Amino acid sequence: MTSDTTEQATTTDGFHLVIDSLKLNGIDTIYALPGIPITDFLRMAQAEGMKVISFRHEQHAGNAAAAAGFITGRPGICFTVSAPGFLNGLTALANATTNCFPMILVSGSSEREIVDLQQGDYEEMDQLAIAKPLCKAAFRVLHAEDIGVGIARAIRAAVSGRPGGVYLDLPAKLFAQSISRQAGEQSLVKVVDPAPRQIPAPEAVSRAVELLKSAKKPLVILGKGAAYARADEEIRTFVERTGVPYLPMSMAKGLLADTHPQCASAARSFVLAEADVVMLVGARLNWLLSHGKGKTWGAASAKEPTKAKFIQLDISPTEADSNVAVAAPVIGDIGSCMAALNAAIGTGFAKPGAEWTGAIAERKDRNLTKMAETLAKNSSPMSFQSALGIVREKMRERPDAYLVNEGANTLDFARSIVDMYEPRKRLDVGTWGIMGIGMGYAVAAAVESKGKPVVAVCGDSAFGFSGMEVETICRYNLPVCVVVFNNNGIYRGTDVNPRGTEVAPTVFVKDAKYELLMQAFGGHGVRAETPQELKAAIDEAVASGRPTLVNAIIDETAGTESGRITNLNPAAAKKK
Ligand code: ADP
Ligand code: TPW
Ligand code: MG
Repeated sequence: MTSDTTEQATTTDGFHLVIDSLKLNGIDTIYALPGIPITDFLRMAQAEGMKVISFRHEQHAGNAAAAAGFITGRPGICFTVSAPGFLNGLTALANATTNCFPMILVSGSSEREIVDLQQGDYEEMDQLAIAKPLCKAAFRVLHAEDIGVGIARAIRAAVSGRPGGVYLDLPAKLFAQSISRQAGEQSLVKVVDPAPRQIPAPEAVSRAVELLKSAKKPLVILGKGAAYARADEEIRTFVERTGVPYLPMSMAKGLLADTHPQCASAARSFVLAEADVVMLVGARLNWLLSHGKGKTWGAASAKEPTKAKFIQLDISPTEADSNVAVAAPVIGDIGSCMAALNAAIGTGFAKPGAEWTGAIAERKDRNLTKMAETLAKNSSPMSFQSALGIVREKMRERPDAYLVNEGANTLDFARSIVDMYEPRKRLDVGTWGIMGIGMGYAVAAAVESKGKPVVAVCGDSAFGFSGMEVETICRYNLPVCVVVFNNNGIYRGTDVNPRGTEVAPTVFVKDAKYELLMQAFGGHGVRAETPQELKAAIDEAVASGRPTLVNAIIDETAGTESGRITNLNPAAAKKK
């Protein structure tokens, strides 16, 4: 043995301790973008058998990690370089935290001594301080023997309680630090029970059951926390035993199939305005639910709270009363809360009366018949509805496929038109309504599901935020079919600048050939002007598993400003 190899046999280094810690905790995939100081780390991780998915921009690597967290329930891992790479990843970290998705953003950083004295290091930035307010927890490791603990703390912080984003700062020097192999092995930490069950208090459960029993018009609202909790069977049992109608929030669609007889999505405005007891399951009463106030909830004015009483199942004890009073908070993980509720209601629960369920059924029928007529219209250029009718059919045929969805009108129409049948298969713009999650989420869905088909339905504007990642999709040959809803712009393609100089801020180059982007990297690019052409293209893409981009030509006059949230524009408030 040469002295070099002897040293290798008896020592380990920061690079390998990071890899070993991740592997020991069952983490086998890294989403990343290389550069100093993490290039060698990524090479070594790959050499040690980890899957390393390398992106073209850190935001998309970060979004992929966040989606991986939601899909698997384990923290998704993203590695970035210092300062600019870190900042590019930060949006994804903050978005993951906002959405309650577990992810860890690991960023290499410059030399502490130089950063702290502001002496101008390569990519100098005090990253830990910047990350802290934007995530659930932030840690820095300075010594190789602390890597095991650092990663254990990051994992626990990401997945326990309310999940979220965690920042882990690894200065460049750490990677090259050597310690004895034995000390290294002893320093690793295998996290036991990273997301422990949290059992609700029995009195909270009985309070909730009593309130539910008193209801004439009960409603369950399932949120993405319920989808994340993987309590699918407990939730189904509860819903079916109680007979209470339910509304899924967008990323909870498919937790029970959208075609379930108790699904009230097609009578959404009716049930929200009418319900007297509402049980929130892993859903916050934020803007997406009009803060529990106003006309949506049957109240007379915008600021007036609903008369409905709330039961709220959530792991975060501070969530109740965030917007309106919650009469029966049930704090715990949704699996444990649902199991306790199921035990408490037994099998003899009196189902809601026909007056309530019948009124819902009637409205559902009416709205679904109307929708079927619009979907069947065969227009060219396509309407949002005629194009989405095709996507709807595909998801019915392939309930195992993932649907990624972003845009304004493209999002709003797809959310109500495209039924989901399986839990955690719909990934969208989430709590912020953020654009740019498309390709990152699509990559994660394909990678984490080990090759299930992914259909990414993106507005042309939304797609632009992450469009370069089609190269990543082609490079890893992922079964992703991107459908760009091309209406020549943000919301519509018809805005004009009244001064007639340069174009209006919301419009793009007319008739852009998005399909050529995919062709540039060896994928399949198709233009679809009719529902038939769109169907043929999606069918082929899903059957072949080949990276595909369909440029779906949508009527540029069809969309509305901001989709269904026009009222949030300041000018709309001024008119009120
Ligand atoms: P949606 O946007 O679908 O309405 P939100 O993201 O607003 O959903 O709400 C998700 C809620 O779910 C958060 O308040 C979060 O604390 C909660 N949550 C997440 N995971 C769990 C879990 N395992 N058990 C209980 N609550 C959870
Ligand atoms: C990170 C603001 C909301 S929706 C949207 C923007 C720019 C694009 C809508 O156009 P698109 O959809 O995608 O073509 P369609 O079908 O209505 O034409 N920056 C970020 N996030 C958000 N939400 C915006 C800007 C926005
Ligand atoms: Mg558009």
